[in-house]
Amino acid sequence: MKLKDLPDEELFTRGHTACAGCGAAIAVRNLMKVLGPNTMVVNPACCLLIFGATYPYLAWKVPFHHVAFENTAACATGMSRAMKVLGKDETLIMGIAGDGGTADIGIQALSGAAERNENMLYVMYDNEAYMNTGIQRSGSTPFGAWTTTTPVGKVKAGKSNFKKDMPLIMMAHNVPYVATASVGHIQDFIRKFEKAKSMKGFRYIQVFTPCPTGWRHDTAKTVEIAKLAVDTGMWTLYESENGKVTISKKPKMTPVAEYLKPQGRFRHMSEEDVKSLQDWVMKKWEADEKYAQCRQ
Ligand SMILES: Cc1ncc(C[n+]2csc(CCOP(=O)(O)OP(=O)(O)O)c2C)c(N)n1
Ligand SMILES: [Mg+2]
Repeated sequence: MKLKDLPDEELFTRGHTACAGCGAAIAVRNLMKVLGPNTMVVNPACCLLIFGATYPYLAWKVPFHHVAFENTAACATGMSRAMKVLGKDETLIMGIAGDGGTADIGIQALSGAAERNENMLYVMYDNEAYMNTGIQRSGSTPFGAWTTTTPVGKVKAGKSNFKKDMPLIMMAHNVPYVATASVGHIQDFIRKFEKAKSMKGFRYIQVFTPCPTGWRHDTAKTVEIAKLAVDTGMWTLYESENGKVTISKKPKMTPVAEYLKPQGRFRHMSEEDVKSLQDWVMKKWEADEKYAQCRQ
């Protein structure tokens, strides 16, 4: 489906309270247009919960269930099995959580559901920190980034570990579908959500969603920054369909400094730190490309 052919009807609609330029809000608005009304949503504590379901308002036009931080995939499992018993397994169960709720605190429920090949779509929107509670680092925060728990001090400046490779962890579960997507590449995003919708079993999509508030960038630059992440190799777009891995877009290998420059969270980084990140990006891309070649 082309972007212009997406239905006009909004299933994640006006009245939500996301910050200006919120990448997660762009992702959810568009993915709901692709998934359609026969969808049930399971969502733990995160920005999306707060801005999409601010009591007494609800921006969702489909059944929406708030669950505990740790157990999105476990609750989605129960709902998916219950719908099967009711003969309604055409209803898509979507678990959607942030990077903190997925890569760190929800990973045990997620891993179990993936390994059992539960019939659901799990979406991690990756804003690379625990944003809702005031910008704390997560396993998905990139190297060098300032957060309130990786402060800029004399000894250490920003996060000293590299980003956890969640899509690779999910591919290791041998599930039917794993994809990375970005709000900077909406056509590719639509295609991946359409594909996930058409499949059965466990499907995982990780969407790159810049956060102007936590990343300290201009609210008008969300899409531009998402595109720069792909161009520099900071975010690789690919998909794994029944074990076959395809790179969706080759990075231009624009110097990573171009991606860092517009974001205040990287402002303090030394030349040496930028070089460490650049080296990591080169190695990551090499590994992603080789992995795709091996998984043909
Ligand atoms: C068990 C538990 N621990 C901590 C919290 C507090 N908490 C609520 S949302 C949140 C951050 C969520 O981060 P993430 O999953 O990345 O989503 P984001 O806010 O970035 O959208 C935290 C720590 C909680 N609700 N439950
Ligand atoms: Mg987050």
